[in-house]
Amino acid sequence: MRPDCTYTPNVIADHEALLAAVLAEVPWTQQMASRRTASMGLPYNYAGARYPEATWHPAVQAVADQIADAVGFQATNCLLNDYPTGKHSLGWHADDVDILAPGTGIAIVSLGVARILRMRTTTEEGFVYVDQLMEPGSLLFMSAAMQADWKHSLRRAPTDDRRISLTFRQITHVPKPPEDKGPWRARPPGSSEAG
Ligand SMILES: O=C(O)CCC(=O)C(=O)O
Repeated sequence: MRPDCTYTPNVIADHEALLAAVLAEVPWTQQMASRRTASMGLPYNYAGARYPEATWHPAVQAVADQIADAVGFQATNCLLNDYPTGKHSLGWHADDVDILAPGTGIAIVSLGVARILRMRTTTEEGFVYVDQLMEPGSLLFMSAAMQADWKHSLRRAPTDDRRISLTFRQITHVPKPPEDKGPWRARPPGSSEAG
């Protein structure tokens, strides 16, 4: 039993220079507790975080262009994750695929120290795990279909070194920001607008 994803090492030749550039030049935010994140391209709202439309960093745009043929889509958004040490991790989750162009998926380019992306699905016998070592300069393509049956997480690791991931999506449907989701949430009678 394998998740529907494809791992390709050595895709980004100058991955060390790319890491230095995005670390120094990207406007990172601390919206997530476990790591810094940044977004470029179309707006992206996920897990309570809000990322407005933002200009592409030219080096990240170049990566999106470089991988477009291999992954089968031209990204309209890149969400970047910064894990300064092995203590910084990412819990079990599946990605939101409703926002993606049909037939596309999620492409992850890894920079910095190699870390394990652990994937897990549920069977009648219990969990089945698949580990993928995410080496610097590599590309992992995860299909949208995979997200229905598999969750993934970034494991803690015994390292003081940094990893940055670039996650590319062709977003066609911009999700509403969290606070805009509520017209159907009935307010108790007499409660104020702010509520
Ligand atoms: O950092 C990674 O490789 C995983 C990123 C991820 O799963 C996500 O942004 O949803």
